[in-house]
Amino acid sequence: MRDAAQTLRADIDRCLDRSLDALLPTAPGRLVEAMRYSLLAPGKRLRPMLVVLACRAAGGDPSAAIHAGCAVEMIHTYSLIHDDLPAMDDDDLRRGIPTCHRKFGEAMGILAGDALLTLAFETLASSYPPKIASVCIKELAVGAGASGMVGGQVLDLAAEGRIEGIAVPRTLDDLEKIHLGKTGGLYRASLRMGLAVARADTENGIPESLTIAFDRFSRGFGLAFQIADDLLDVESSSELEGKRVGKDAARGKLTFPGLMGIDASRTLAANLYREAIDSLAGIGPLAEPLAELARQRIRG
Ligand code: GRG
Repeated sequence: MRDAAQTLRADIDRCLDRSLDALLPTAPGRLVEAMRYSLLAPGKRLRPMLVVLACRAAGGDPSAAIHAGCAVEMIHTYSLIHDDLPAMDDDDLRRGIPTCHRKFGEAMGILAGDALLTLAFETLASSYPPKIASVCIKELAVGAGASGMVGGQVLDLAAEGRIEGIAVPRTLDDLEKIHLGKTGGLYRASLRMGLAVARADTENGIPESLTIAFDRFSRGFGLAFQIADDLLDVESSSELEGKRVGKDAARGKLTFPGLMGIDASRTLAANLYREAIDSLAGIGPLAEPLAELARQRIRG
């Protein structure tokens, strides 16, 4: 029997598929093919699940949050496509299949990423009433932009000595800052969009207490997720991960295991997941599926 997470993932994929179909009458078919190739490749759909579960935790209708979930998955996929390009990480494998630019060529890789980035905002603008749409658009733009994911990526490249004019990040505090932007930006936006879908259009608006709890959750969850990803790069295989591993050490990248060792990194990740779960304590049973998602990550 299918579990709830599998059903939710299938609902998300159906919604992503439909968003791409809607482009077909007006967009070049080959562009939509490249977008579909990467967007529907077998990823975990973790960010859309967080949007939906956050909406539920905030007392909203989870099915209403699927479009916001699709929007963050579009941004996430664009970031993966661009991160794999020769000018960034220059990778051949992603989600178990050749990277977008390997399959469709570099120019199409850049453009498929660009088109997914813009489709995310079109999806939000056309799926929600103005109040909800405007909050979601702002949260996603902040999370994905210069103060979030793109800013974090710049600092990450600076740590590899690949960006001029920025002091090279070296410390644990620097690393935390990189990942609060690069990975954490989209997690924070996911939780805040789920909250907006549930509450932005209600009489009392978005309660500050839930914003604080969800920000704490996404901080802990995002950092723990990144530490776990650093550990996979050291400990796992390409076959299992569907992407190149072992590349961080080869590049002299700033990572948690590199700075504090494998055992301390593992302990820190588990503690951060626990902090994320604790931040939901005051919300009650509606937040249980969100807490369970973090618990599953501790179990691995
Ligand atoms: C190039 C604009 C631009 C940004 C790049 C987020 C990012 C910045 C690059 C993506 C590559 C990367 C290693 C990001 C760190 C976060 C991470 C581990 C992403 C992979 O997320 P998963 O594991 O992937 O959720 P799936 O495929 O399951 O969706």
